[in-house]
Amino acid sequence: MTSSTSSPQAPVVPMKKLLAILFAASSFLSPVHAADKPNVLLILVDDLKPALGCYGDSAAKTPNLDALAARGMRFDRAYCNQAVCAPSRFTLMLGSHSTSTGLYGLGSQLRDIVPNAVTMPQHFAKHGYRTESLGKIFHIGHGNNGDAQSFGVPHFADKVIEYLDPASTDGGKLTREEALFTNQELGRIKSLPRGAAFESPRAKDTDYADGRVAAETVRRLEAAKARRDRDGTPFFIASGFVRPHMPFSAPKRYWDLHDPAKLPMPKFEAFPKDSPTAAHKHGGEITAYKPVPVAGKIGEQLKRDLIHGYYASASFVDAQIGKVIQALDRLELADNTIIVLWGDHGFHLGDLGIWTKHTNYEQANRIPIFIIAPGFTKPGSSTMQLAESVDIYPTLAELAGLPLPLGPQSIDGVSLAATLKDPAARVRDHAYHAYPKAKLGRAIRTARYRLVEWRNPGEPIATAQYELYDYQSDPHETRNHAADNPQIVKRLAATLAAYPEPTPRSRKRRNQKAGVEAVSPAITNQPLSIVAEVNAKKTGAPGCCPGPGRKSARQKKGP
Ligand SMILES: [Ca+2]
Repeated sequence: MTSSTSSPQAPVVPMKKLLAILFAASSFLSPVHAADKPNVLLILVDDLKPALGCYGDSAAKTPNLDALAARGMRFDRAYCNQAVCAPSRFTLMLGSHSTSTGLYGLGSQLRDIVPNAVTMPQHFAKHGYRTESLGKIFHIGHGNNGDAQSFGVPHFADKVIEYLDPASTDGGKLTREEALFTNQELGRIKSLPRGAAFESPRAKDTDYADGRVAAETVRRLEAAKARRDRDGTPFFIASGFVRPHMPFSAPKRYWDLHDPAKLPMPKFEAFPKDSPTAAHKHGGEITAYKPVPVAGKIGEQLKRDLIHGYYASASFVDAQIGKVIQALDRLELADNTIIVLWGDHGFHLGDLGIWTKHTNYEQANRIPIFIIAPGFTKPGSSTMQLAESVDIYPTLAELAGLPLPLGPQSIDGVSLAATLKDPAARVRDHAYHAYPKAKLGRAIRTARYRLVEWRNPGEPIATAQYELYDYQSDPHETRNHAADNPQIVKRLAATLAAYPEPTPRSRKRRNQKAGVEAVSPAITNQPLSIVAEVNAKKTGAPGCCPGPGRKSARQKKGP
């Protein structure tokens, strides 16, 4: 698919005035020439929770992200719609909840399930944008190969799981997570060795994927600037960074920014009292890495090392994003470019005794979102209004003066433009998210409470199990308050009941004989071949969430 480069003869408006003109228009829906549209830079960060200086985390060393947030509006109560890489990215790109589409799994195939979906970049391409993607945008791995239809030029792919130190990989062997994230050996993952949970070599930034993706994003911005000056074509560039996703592989100097003795350690390390076992998470992704014990407790020193790795990785990705923003300024694109920063979900760092994500709890679901719309957002602003990943698609459409998205997929997001204008303006009174375990957990997060209902689609409401958390009286979710507060449960359950009955988890399996091949560009002069050997039936590695073709025993419990 190629995006058009329309309106070469459109009148050229001085850049600094473009957004002001757009936003001053009484209706954002009025037709605007492509040459008059703002650019979009969408920055995706894998597994980034709001452990950032700008969110008040005193342990974080994230000066570039703090400065970026200060350019526009920081959302202090933003939530992902499902705390897993692949589905979360689908919710962002489709504007649809996973419970609307059925895209719940790492291996869920977008075009198998919603063949004619119009993704956010496709919507922008239809309106004259050149759309590009770099790094981790759609999830690649676990049988997925991204979505070539979404972007106008071939995706710039790079690694997610990456090691430089041979000791991290038993001397250079293919490790489990490397295989999963490059669609190799999917039928025999458990026979592969575990890779290291972290490494801290003396290395250049560009020795790792995030450094290369930043450098390539800068090159793309330079080309986009020249193109815009030449023919007025606006750009939509999605740039995806992979740290602080595990493994915490980052150059040593980013580790050295942090004193491990001063990092925040988990305070409450048990499942919430009186919570249903359906909600609990044992082991999972963290156990795919050595030296994490496959079963049993993680020792205090290892906990501290893992937390150190998370903060070091966040500092590393912060520096890479800083280079991109610096280039945007140097190219004088900042006045005419809307920037969104989005973390795909949160992260447990030992709180509740849980590591990584894949839960319906606060730490796995709260995300950072910044939106910088020059001439529209006020620098240094923040809001306590609730926001969801699905809101970004309609928000960006409105800010760019495009028609609001209409699907064909369910558009579950609402535009946050009113909140961007006025931090007190409420566009939603709750955020919604879901996570499927043995049962499907759907959650309502209000300013004060979270209700989680555990029930599979089609099962009677009477069989549902509930969790209620009160973040005013119990911010660390130490206890399930549902039994003590039947009226609050009833009220929030009624809010949940107003949503359509969720789409069941798909039992559709890919053709197991099908091989899918994606050709990636040469990366630092080394070709990176990503080959899918889709054999979902046999796939069964730690680090994955339930999804089509996996956890079939669990799926049998569903209708
Ligand atoms: Ca992720």
